Amino acid sequence: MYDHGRMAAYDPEVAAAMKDEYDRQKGKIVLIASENYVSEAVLDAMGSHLTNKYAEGYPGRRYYGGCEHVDEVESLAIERAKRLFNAEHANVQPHSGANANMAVFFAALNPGDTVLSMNLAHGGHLSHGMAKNFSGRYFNIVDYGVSEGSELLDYGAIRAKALECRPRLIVCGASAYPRAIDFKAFRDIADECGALLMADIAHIAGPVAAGLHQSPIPYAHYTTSTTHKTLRGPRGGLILCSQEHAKAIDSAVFPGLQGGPLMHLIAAKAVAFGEALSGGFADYQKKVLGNAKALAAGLSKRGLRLVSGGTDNHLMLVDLSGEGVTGKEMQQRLDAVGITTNKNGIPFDALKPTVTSGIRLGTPAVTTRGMGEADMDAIADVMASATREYDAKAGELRDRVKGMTESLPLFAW
Ligand code: DSN
Repeated sequence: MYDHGRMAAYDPEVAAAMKDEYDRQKGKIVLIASENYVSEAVLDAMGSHLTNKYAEGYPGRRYYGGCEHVDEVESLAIERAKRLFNAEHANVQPHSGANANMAVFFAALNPGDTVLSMNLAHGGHLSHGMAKNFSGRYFNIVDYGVSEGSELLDYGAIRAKALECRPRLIVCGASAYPRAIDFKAFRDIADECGALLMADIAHIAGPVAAGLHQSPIPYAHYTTSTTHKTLRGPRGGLILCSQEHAKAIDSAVFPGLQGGPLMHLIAAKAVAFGEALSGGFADYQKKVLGNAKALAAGLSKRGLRLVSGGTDNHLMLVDLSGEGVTGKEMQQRLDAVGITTNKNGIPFDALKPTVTSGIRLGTPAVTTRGMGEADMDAIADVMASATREYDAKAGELRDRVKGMTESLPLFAW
C-alpha cells in the first residue's frame, strides 16, 4: 500500500490532500466509466526516478546521453503493446489520449482538411472535432451521430454523409456510446470515399485487448487509446498502426507535438501492458462487461431508461429526462451518498452540457475492487432510490454505500 506516512514526513500539506483523496477513492463507489484503479506495480513505476531522465527521440536514436536503460523500458512498452493488440507498430509516448489523436491529425492531415467524426453531444470526444478544440479550430469537421429512434450509429447514414463530404479522415470511437462499434463497416465506408480511418479505442481498449470487442487493428489506418481506462494502466496515450504509417506517426509525436517523453509513465505503461498480457486480464474484462450488463438490468427493472436500451460494453447512459431530476443534480445526490459519477448529455439532449439530462455509468473501477453482479443490483437499487426518494432516504443510502465499500481493497485483481 502507498506509504502516506513517509510522504507526510516530507510535506504534510500535500500529504494530507493525498491521503484524503486515497480515502475518498476507498470510501466511495466509483462509477465514472473512464476511471480505474492501478496495481501497486504500476503505481511504483510511476513514482520512480525514471522521471529524472530526458530522452527526446526513440530507443537507439536519442538526443541525450545516458538513455541505455530508458531505451530498454520504452522497447519493452512498445513490444508489449504490439503483442497485446497484434499491431505492427506502437508509439507509447503520447502524454494523453488527446495528444495521441492530435498526433494522428498532424500525421494524416493538412489544416483545413475535412474530417468526419462523431458529434460530442452524441457520445464523441472533444479531440474529434469540438469547435473550441484544436481539432475543430484547424480542420473542417463534419459530424455524424446516432439515430433519433434507436440511439444507435446508423452506418447507412454515415456512409451517405461520407460520400457527400469526401473527408480525408474518418474518426470512429466514442466516450459515451454504450454499444459495440463496427470498425469493419467504418473501413468499408472509408475505402469507398477514399478516406483514412482513425479508431479511438480509449474507452474499450481493455475489451479489445481481451478479444471481447471487435479489434480495429485490421481495419483502421491509425488506432489511438488512453492507457488508464479499461486498460487499467497509468494516465497516458498510445498509438497503434501498420509499418506503412509508423514513420509519420513517430515524427508527428516527436518532434511534431511533444518534447521529452515521460519515461516513468512509459515504464508504468510497460508494466500495465504486461499485466494485460497475463492470465487474469481477460477474466477481469469479462467481469467488467458482465457487471455492466447486471447494472443495466438492475436499473431497467427499476424503471430507469437507458439510452439505446442497454449496453454492449463497460458503460451506459441513464436518461433522467422523465424523472424530474437533471444529470447535474443526480451527480450531486449520488456524490452525497457515496457514489461518484459524471453528468453526461444524452443524444438530442434539451439541456446544456453543464446541466444535462443524463448520467454516464461504467464498471471498470468497481470490478477492479472485486465487486460482482449482485453488488451491481444493490447499486442499481441505491440509484433508483436516489432518483425518486432522495430527500426521505439520503441518510440510509449513505449507510448502505458505506457498508458496500468498507471491506473492499482498491485493487482486488
Ligand atoms: N474525459 C474522458 C472520459 O471521461 O470519457 C475522455 O477523454
